[in-house]
Amino acid sequence: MMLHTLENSAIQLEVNPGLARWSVSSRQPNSPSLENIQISLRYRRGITGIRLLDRWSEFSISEFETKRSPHGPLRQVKLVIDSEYEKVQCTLTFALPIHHPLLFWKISVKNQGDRPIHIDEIELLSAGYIHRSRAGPNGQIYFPDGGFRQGSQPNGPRPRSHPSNLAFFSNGWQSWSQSGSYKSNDRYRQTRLGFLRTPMVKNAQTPNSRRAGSFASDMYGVLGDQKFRVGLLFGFLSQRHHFGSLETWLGSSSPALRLWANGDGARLDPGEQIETDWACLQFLYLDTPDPLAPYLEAVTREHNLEQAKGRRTVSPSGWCSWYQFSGEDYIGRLTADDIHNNLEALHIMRDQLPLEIIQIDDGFETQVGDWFSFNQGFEDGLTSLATEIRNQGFVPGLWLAPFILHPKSELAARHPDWVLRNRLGRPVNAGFLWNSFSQALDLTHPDALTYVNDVIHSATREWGFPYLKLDFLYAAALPGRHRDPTRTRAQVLRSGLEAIRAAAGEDTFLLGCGCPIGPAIGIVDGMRVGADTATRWRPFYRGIESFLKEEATLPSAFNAAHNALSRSGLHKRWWINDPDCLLLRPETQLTQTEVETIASVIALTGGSLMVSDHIPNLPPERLKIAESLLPLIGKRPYILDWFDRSTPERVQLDLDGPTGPWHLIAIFNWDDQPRDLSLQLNDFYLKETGELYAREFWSGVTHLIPIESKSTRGLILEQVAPHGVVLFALRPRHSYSPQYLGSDLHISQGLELVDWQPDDGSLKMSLVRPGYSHGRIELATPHPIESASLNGTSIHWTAQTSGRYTFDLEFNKEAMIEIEYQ
Ligand code: 9PG
Repeated sequence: MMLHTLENSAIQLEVNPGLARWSVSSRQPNSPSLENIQISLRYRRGITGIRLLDRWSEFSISEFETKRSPHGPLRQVKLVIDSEYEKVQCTLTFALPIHHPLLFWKISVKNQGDRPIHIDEIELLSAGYIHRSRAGPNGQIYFPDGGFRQGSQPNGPRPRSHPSNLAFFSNGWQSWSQSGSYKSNDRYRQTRLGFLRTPMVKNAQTPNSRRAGSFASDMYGVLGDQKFRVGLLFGFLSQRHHFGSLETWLGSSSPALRLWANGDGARLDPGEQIETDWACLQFLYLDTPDPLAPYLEAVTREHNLEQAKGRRTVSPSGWCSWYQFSGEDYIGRLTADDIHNNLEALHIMRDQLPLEIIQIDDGFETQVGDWFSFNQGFEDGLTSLATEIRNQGFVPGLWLAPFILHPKSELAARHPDWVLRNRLGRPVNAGFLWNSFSQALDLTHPDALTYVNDVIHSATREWGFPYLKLDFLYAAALPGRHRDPTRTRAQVLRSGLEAIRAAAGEDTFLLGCGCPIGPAIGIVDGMRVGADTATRWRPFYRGIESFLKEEATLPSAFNAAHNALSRSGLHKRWWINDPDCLLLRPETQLTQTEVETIASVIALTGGSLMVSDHIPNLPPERLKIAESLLPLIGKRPYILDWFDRSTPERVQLDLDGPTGPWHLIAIFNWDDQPRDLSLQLNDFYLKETGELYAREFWSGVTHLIPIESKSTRGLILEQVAPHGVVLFALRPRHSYSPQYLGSDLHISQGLELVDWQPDDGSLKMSLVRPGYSHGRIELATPHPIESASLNGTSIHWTAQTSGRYTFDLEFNKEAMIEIEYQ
């Protein structure tokens, strides 16, 4: 029997061409393994359905090393597999990057016959039974039992982890689709709104099982053992060619999993070839701070994002019109005056609230699709508005939905052939929107693509918008009868996005929204990563609440926060994450606590900050919330329980400043009831062993966490409000020197501090804020304070317990503080 093995420092691959199977194991202890994995190809010729690659009867095999790739040198095995009867040649290529703990593989298919074929599915991995249809031995995924080997013989049954420990992290197809972890007895989240909603948020070829233990995912997914803390990531490095899907079944003693590229029935003509994107496999330990980093960063490299010029990496901030001037809470239809009024207000308070972008979000166009005809209220067009925004020193931003159409749009009436249609010739349903079934453009129609180009060119080059929010982009990836039937849905969407980037130029900021995740990587600068926010915690539509409350993709503050956390690992790797807007005004159905929670999620996950209120009406205490988020921290945090809970509860962000490193720790209560939360130091990645100060940002309460036995070290936070958060700055205590403990000036409780000069009898420090500031700082000093001054004027302080002092400060931009000890 001829076995081919290949390995790098992390992974060992064994290919058995005689059996048409392959196996992978990790070189780290206590890791899962995959044995006798199968691949397959399903296609149609005429009305005959054909399945290949169950056996590799004729093949040639070669091993070689590729010196240069985005991932450095690769060790590769390539099998060219012919079939006796079918004139279809498949090439299966494995690659092990020498410097990364990953396995890549892909399949290419060449039509060597004289008739076209239609590719349905290229299966890159199958282990265990999900569908009972398959005959013959099937591969298996073994999970270790954490070292418990008693009673297992060398050739006896393998030890397995108990199926009830298994869990699956699922990534949603597009921006609004839910991402999160499932336990083995959970049910996969899906909409109850059926065809009104499914086409928008679910990949047409990703299954939707209702059986407990049966889950699916798009682009990547993680299978793991919650007890023994090991896992496997399966995914794709890109979706340039295909939407890649996964499904898993955790209901039997060993998990089943499939990973495949959706062929979409695209036609492969004689002599033509199609290749999957690279599939990727990674072994991981769940209790490491950033377990998915190898995969997520391989995707970054695959798109050359590290080298990409012109892509910005600093999170934007701004104002957006949508959540104030639309939906249930709208205060009259949006007009240019509303934009003026907010522009004016933001201009006046620019110092305190230094936002960059003023974004017009919907409402200006007469109909979705008719981007050159403007509503009443925008008679002067958008050019003068953009000029005005620019003249006031802001960046003009515009919302467009270039791939979707309202059925009553003039565009649909004038160009029926640009509309994507099904086999019956009826427009494909792009989701129930704007009280009708919306329609999609067929971007393989050259004239439709030209129209999209014209819209983008006009918006950026003529009207003057260097920031575009591009919405409902999934419409370009719906199944239908495309004018060019040789292209997959992923290819159609990606080429549409590439055309937009070419028309907009490299200097335009493109924000994807309602956009399938994979095909946009490397093209958009920013990406909405969750559902729309709303003026309520749970989804609500025209008085209907209880039927909708579990709808994970409908607008709601909770839904937006959920995905901002579960997808935070993508931030600053694939793009800048957009967690959607912060609604500050007291007139919403959100409590003060809920607003603080959303603000905490936005600040700690590092993405963009957009506010969406009528600014002139905002009370100062609500404005202060947004002020305290600026400048944006911008960093990606650790989400500690991303695999263990559907909605993560624990977040850690490590920061550094003139007084040394500190940690921001957030703990959320997602329950609808008050609940005791506990801060257990062991739950976080902390090196400190001594006493710690923990200052709560929203309440200003400071705790001193004593040294006790390490395992029980922590705090109990009693009766945290429903949907509330406790957000700490955690710092080791130094009893011998003065310490900065935090403030209410900035949510980081420390980035406002730019200079810190302790001396024997005194302390000098400087704070910097964008504008006029009014707030409290807290210090601990080793000696009692004798005097204190702010910018040369003496100030008061309040002594707290055990050497802590608070100072109430008012200053403009800079505060020089000098303290003398007794
Ligand atoms: C503008 C809005 C905002 C928002 C986008 C997007 O299913 N729906 O009915 C539905 C309506 C609006 C919507 C998403 C879904 O919102 O996410 O930020 O730009 O369009 O129309």
